[in-house]
Amino acid sequence: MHVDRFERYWLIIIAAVMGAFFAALLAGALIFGVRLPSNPTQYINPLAVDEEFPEPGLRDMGNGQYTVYILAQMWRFDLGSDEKDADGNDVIRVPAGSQVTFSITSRDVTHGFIIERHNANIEVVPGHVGNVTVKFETPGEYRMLCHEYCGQGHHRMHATIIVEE
Ligand SMILES: [Cu+2]
Repeated sequence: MHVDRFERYWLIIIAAVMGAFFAALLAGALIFGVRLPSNPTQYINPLAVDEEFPEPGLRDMGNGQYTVYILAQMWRFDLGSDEKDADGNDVIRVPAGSQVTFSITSRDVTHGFIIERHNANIEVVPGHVGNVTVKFETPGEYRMLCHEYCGQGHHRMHATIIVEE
């Protein structure tokens, strides 16, 4: 079978790129221990979130460990916090070095949850409770954002975690 010279070059390039991607995938999984950050193992009745999900808020579990229960809804993250930013969104504070477990569910539609500059990314699906644990080493202000289009207020949907010295 005749294969044009340039056709052959492109086949080789494509095979090399696919091989490189596959090698990167294997190296990430086997050498660097990359895992999916969220693991939604808990289920909840989406019509009875107020009864079945803990009161939103930050809990100090001792030993530098915290748990925060978050209720996502159009178009805010309810962290049960009294402190608000300029837009009226919830703000929480933890000391640097804290290990924080985020437990989140949705009251209405599918939302997203990421924390900027940290390895946390959850698809917030009604009926599921997503959990992710993040260690905050560097003091600063980090936004938690919705990354799943959830309606006309989606672009404003965020909250903030402030990591203090
Ligand atoms: Cu959204």
